This record gives sequence, structure tokens and C-alpha cells, in this order.
Amino acid sequence: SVDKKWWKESVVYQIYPRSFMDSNGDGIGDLQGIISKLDYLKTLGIDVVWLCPVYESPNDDNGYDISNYQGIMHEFGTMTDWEELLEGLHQRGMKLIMDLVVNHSSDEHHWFVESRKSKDNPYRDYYVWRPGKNGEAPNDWGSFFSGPAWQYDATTDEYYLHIFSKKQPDLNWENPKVRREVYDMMTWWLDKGIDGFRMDVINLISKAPGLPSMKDGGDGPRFINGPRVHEFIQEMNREVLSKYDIMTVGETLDVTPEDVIKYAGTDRHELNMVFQFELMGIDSGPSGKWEVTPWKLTDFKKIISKWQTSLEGKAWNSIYLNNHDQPRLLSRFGNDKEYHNKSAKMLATMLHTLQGTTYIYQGEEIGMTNVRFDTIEEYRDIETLNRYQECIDQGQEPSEVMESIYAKGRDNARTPMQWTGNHPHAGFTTGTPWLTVNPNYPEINVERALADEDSIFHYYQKLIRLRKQHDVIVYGAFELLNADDEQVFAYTRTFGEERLLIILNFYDKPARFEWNWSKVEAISGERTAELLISNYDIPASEDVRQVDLRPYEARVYKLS
Ligand code: ISL
Ligand code: CA
Repeated sequence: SVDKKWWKESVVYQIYPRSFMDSNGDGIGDLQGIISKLDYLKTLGIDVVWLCPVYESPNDDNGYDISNYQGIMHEFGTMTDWEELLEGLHQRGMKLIMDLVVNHSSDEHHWFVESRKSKDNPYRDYYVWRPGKNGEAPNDWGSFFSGPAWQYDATTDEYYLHIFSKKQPDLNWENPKVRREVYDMMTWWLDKGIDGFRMDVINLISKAPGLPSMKDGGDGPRFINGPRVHEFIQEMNREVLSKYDIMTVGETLDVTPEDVIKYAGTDRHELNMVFQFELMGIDSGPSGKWEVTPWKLTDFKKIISKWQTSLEGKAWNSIYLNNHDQPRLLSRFGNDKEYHNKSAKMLATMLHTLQGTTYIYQGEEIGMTNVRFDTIEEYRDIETLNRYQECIDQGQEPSEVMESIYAKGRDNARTPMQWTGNHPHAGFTTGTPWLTVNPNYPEINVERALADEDSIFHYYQKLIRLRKQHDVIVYGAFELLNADDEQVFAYTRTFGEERLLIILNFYDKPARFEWNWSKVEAISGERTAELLISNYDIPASEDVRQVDLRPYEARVYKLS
């Protein structure tokens, strides 16, 4: 009775093109660079590539500020290169999903160039313009990238809304013409043969009527999960998505499982799944992501169990542990020093054995880590640079600000992909990279990973293969076994007669895991446990009823 879908069975690999592979020595990753690595992706075994924005852009936010939705960024190549990429993926049996960034455009998009000219310009209402209030911004909304979310424009003596940088004005989704433009553009890409979209901050597109201030009481929606958001997405589904066999994943900030069941519920005709961020907030304090806070495994398990169980049979999870906006998973949840290999495999074991579509971010499969550049001058990310300036202006110690950037800055994920150990810049470019390569590339690189049977890469490869062999890995229901244990995360996955037992030691200390074996007997009457994968050698004779785990040990058993 289970609802089988190719996008549930898929493993997605996220490419941040600027940092993946540079083919022409200008220091910037590009489409031909990606094309040269398609066999690498095929070897890993992934099914789908999610390509971060490659559209024309002045790159205020590395392509998330789009000036032409139907053109390719010159630094990345041409439309012909892009077509070659799509064909190269399809020939190898892989799919391509594109980033859809339509909460905002670039201020250099011709719609905005027109819009700002006069109050009666035909494009005026493509964006959100308001007069000031007593010489100040129309309301108190703040930008995600520091400062107010409004920019004054002298030409018409009004302000425009920008929830991200001031070069990313928000599109006005209340205007049916804007929605039509977006749907036509999506159709144009789908007709070129792409296999779906990842939708940037899609739950921000509907703003509360009257744009009420945050401080004006009530906690009604302002611009997150706004009043018309489901109407808009259902319209998009009707007009565009429903006509194709594609996958869609929405990026949704600040959502509960109830919200997600609305965005991605089986009967909702909206999206296939979303990215939610609850786990990504586990090491942040009340003031937000920069307030680095220790996390506890019991809370970590609580968050995962909550999402695994509350979406069961109702919606579908996206499983990821990092992306281009987040720190590297290994530096954050594992141990990027003495247990680099073991802890990366332990986290990978979890990533691939939770219920949901699996997402791998480039470099994760070789255990790339966070980076610590000496000075702020080496950083490139607009969020990081704005935040640094804001803190310095407020009188904070530079060294203190740098520590939070080392832990949370987005450039951690954006340092160039480490291909080789003995070429300058890790073989990413023959020129000067746009962002400095992580100095650990002589140890951590693809060349070395491919040559080493015991590498993180080969472990990912094995996990991906297992997904293709065991339906229970994709479809099994999740059950947490040990909510109160601060060191071990253990759970089962059950699909009909099939059951998996997953045991993960999250720390560098040994641990014992004991389990109530009668549960297994209850489902099958048998007592066999077949080891499917582990990051240590395990004697065949070992008794699964009482498992002694070494640092960061991970095991997956198939019970029958
Ligand atoms: O990066 C974040 C954490 O600091 C998030 O707040 C992020 O801004 C948010 O998840 C939205 O991200 C998406 O839209 C942004 C873009 O900068 C991000 O790269 C993108 O993933 C604006 O388009
Ligand atoms: Ca290049």
C-alpha cells in the first residue's frame, strides 16, 4: 500500500558551481568543470544533481540574486554548456534539478530596473514599494543579512522591500503578472528537460497584508508562511508542476511538522518535500545562529524522531546534514581531527538510514571540514561580511566575532572542492581561486579517497548501493529505541517483514548498547542479525544483544 516514488528512492548531490571545478583557470568553478566530473558522480552512485543557481547574476549573493532567469551566468559558461551538462547527466542515468529563486530577483533584473524608474511604470508592482513613515522605513522588518529590510530609493522617494540583501528586492507575489512570469519561466526550463526544482525560501513569498510591524503585537504571520502562500503554491502546481514527472523540494524556514504537512502533504498538490531547519538550529542560542551553543544528543534525537514520526504516511522528509549555507557536518556534529574517518562514516550511516530523500553536499563524501582563515579579508560571503561589520560597529572584539564565523560562517561550506593533494589549490583551478582552498587538502581530497578502499567516499558509495537493495531503507517506518541515552543513537526501521537496527556512537568514548531482543522475536520469531554495514571490523560471533561500541562506531543490522 506504500506510495512508491522515484524521488523518494533517490540520493541527491548538491553542487555549488562556483566552488566545484574550474575548467579555464579564472578561479571560478563552471559548467565545463562540472561536466568533467560527471563520471565521478556516477561512480559515487547518486541519482539526482541539485545545481545551485547558474543564471545571470551580478553575484551579490553568489547567484541567489538573479538578473536573467533564462540566461546562464557568463562566468559559468553558456546555454550550450548547460545543455551539454543536462545531456551528460541524462546519458549516465542521472537527473538534474535546478534552483528556483523567485522570492526575490536581483536589482539588476530588467523588471526592477523598470520598476524603480517611476511610480506609474508598468513594472512598478512587480516589487514591494512603500512610502516611508516619518522619514523612516515603512516598518521594522530586518534583513537576514543585517540591517533593515527596506532600502530608500530617491528617484521615486519610496522604499523597496528586501528580506535578503539590498540587491535582492522581493518580488510582489500579490501581482498576478509576477506569478504568470514565474510560471512561464518554470515551464520554459521544464520543457528543456530538467527534472525538477529546489525552491529557495519558498515559504516567504506571501507577505501579511498591510505589512504589519513585528512590534505591533500578535504573532500572526509577517512574511514566513504568509496568508496566501498555499494558494500560490497550489496555483503553481496546477499551472506548471502537475504537468511533469518531476521532483520538487521547497526550502522552508521556521516550520513545524503541521506546516510541512501543508506544503508537502500527499493530498495537498503543492510540493514533494521541503527542507526544514530545526536540526540546524540545535547549536544556536536565542539570539540566532551566531550565538554558538553546545548541543546534547538527547535533543538531537528528539528533533529527528519528531520529524521522522510526525511526517510518517503524511508527507516526506528531506534528509541532509549540511548545505551551502551551513557549517560542514563533520566539524559540527562529528570530529574533524583524530576521528575524521570514523565520525564521518558514523554520520553518513545516519544520513542514509533515516526515512526521506538523502542529500549530499559536495565534498561531504570525502570529509571536507570547516575552515579558519586568519583575517576577515579572506572571507567572501555577504552574510558573513555584513555580520562582521555590524559586530565591529557595536564594539565587539574582532577575535570573538571571528570565532563565531569559524563555527557558523557560510564560507565553511564554500571553499573549493578538494580534488587532488599535490596540485596547487587542490586541483580545483590552475589560477587563483575566488575563495581560498582549505589548507587540509593534501590529506583530504578526491584522488586519495578514490585510491583508498577504507575511505569515506567508498563508505558513501556502499550506503547508496544498500539503498537500492533494501526497500526498508527507503520506506521503513522509524522508531527511536533509546531517547534518554546521551551517547548512543539507536533506532529501527520497519517495512512489512523487514527490519533494520541502526546503532550509532556519537562520541569519542566507548559505549555499551543493550537492547530488548524480545522485540525482534515478536516480529519474526527468528534471532538472526545480519550486519549490512559498519565503520569497524566486527567479529561474526559478536552478540547483538549487548554491543560494545568503539569511538564513533556505527552498525546497521538487518533483523529477521
Ligand atoms: O544562510 C542562512 C543561515 O544563515 C539562512 O538564513 C539562509 O539565508 C536561508 O536559509 C535562505 O537561504 C537561501 O536564500 C538566500 C541565499 O543567500 C541562500 O544561499 C539560500 O540557500 C537568499 O536567496
Ligand atoms: Ca572558470
